[in-house]
Amino acid sequence: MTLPISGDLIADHNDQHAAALDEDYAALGRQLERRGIDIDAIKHRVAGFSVAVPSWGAGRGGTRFAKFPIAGEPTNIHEKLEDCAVIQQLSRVTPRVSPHFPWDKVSDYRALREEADSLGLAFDAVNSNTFQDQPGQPQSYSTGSLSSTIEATRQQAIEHNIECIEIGQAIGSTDLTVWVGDGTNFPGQQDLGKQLDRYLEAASQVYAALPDDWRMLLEHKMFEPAFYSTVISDWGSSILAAQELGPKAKCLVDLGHHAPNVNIEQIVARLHRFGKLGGFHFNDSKYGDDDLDSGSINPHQLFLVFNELVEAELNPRDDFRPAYMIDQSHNVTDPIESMLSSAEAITSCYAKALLVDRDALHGAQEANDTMIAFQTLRRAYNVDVAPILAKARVEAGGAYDALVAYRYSQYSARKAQERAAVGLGAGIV
Ligand code: LRH
Ligand code: MN
Ligand code: MN
Repeated sequence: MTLPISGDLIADHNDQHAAALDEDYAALGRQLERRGIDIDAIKHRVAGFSVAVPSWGAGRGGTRFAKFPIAGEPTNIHEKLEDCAVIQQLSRVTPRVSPHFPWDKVSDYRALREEADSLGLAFDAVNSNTFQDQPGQPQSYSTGSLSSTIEATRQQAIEHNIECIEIGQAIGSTDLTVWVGDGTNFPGQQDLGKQLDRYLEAASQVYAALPDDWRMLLEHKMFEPAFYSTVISDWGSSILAAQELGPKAKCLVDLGHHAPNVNIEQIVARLHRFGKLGGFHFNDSKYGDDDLDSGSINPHQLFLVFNELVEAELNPRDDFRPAYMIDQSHNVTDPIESMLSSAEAITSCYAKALLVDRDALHGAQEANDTMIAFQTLRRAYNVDVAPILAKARVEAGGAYDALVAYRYSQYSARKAQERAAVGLGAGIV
């Protein structure tokens, strides 16, 4: 396996910080012990946690107004995999990449799987794309895709999703994530009921093509690109569609896809209650689907979401194995740095959620002791879990401080020399 960052560089960096890490880990261990928590047990759970990275997150995303490329950013799936390998090598929590088609189209998918494997990576959920027209495509998605009134367009969208399943089988995926931008921009533009009927009928044909061990993850989003109504706009539409399609259909929650101030942690609990929580797209949001870095705006919300996810882990229903993925657009930062920082933020919230004294929380809930229930969460949220994450990372071969080691490696400067420059233009969604 040829990994992009020198193993010696990581080892030297870790050696420099080994004594400090041992001291911090021991101090935190003593503090947690007083609360009856075994730090090694928490570290073990943290070491078992992982989140996928999106292939498209490796490039500068841009907005619909502009894209500001950076020197050395990847322009194809091969370069993207190399960058994702850097994130995994340093963080050790992102061993899988979620590809998007046709953005990541290649001629030989078995070779792509081997390429990923040689970089220490595997593939996660396959994402289909029926929200954009592609060169040479016979039907336009200007009338929608799975819900279009035009039969040939619906058929094209069905076939694209089935092709994604086939690609996914070649690269070792077992989930298909379907997000459609279908909807309307004007009142009266479409019959809202019939539009959903067409979506359900077309989606059921995709569902019928799923292999036995596959899942179809339905991703809802309130608006954009449709600004009056969206076919799968919220968790309600999503769960109804998933229930109608069948047991292999689950719902996927993207943190940026809700109305402002919506209680997303409650949505998590609701979807889990009905065995339909299938996956997560992590990012942060101030206004809408901003795709900002996870935990950069509202880390407390991220913690509360993980609190529900840990409750769900403890009370699994219907084969609970959520597909976790980062889904961000990096407009002003080096995407590798953003994903390293986000992976850390996400894992931190998971670790904090593991620290919640569940017996105390449930006891306070039963006793209607609101303040103690709240303080039980607050106590866990306030712990600085950095030494647990660093210890787990270093023991897995990653870097004590992933960002510092990354800067020190000069990987970005090397790629700026080696790779072709990226063109200007508007970004992706
Ligand atoms: C839609 C979305 C969805 C797409 C990705 C590029 O806003 O979140 O997951 O596949 O962005
Ligand atoms: Mn998403
Ligand atoms: Mn989105």
